[in-house]
Amino acid sequence: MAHEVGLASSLQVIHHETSPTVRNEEVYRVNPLGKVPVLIHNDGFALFDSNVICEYLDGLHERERAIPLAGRERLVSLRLQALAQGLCDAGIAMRHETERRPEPYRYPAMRDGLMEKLLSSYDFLENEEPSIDPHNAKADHVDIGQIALATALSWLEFRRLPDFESGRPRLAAWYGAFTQRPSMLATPLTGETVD
Ligand SMILES: N[C@@H](CCC(=O)N[C@@H](CS)C(=O)NCC(=O)O)C(=O)O
Repeated sequence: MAHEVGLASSLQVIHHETSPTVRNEEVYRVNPLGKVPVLIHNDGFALFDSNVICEYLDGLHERERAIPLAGRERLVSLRLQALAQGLCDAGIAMRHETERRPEPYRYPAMRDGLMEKLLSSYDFLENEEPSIDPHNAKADHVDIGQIALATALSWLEFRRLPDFESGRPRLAAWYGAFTQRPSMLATPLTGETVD
């Protein structure tokens, strides 16, 4: 988001590993939920979560708004942002049921239910989501829904969660085009989860 609206050079990125089972004191000092991302102002004021941070950043630049201010356009953007959030939530929870939780505590029915959420969201994106068009991914301006979705999908791919591209040509073409954007090339994912 910061790259897309021209604000990346105003931010310093500090990487942190987080897990609900390993308390990261530095993160807890600024977010009582112990989660990243957190945006910390120069005066120490801390803002979370990513939806709120993006809302804040969108008020700081002079380009076209990433979060449309009104109308159906706004609802389409926010709905896609919510879907991206849901994909990450389901993906994180699924990783607990497949690799993060010690094996005796894993619950296969939960894993399957979470997988269902991912697959049904992928199908919705392929068949019903209006923003999924490779022309949109190459346009000068992209909205928060597309930014959030590309970020979520790149994380799902990075963590080897169920594939979303095979059998979904429209989504694959959009994602392939979006990942070539300078914003995505500048922000590759790194890090290992330690629980
Ligand atoms: N909805 C939140 C999700 C944040 C989130 O889940 N962050 C993960 C890493 S990507 C985290 O810090 N998890 C640590 C934990 O659950 O304790 C947002 O968009 O900021």
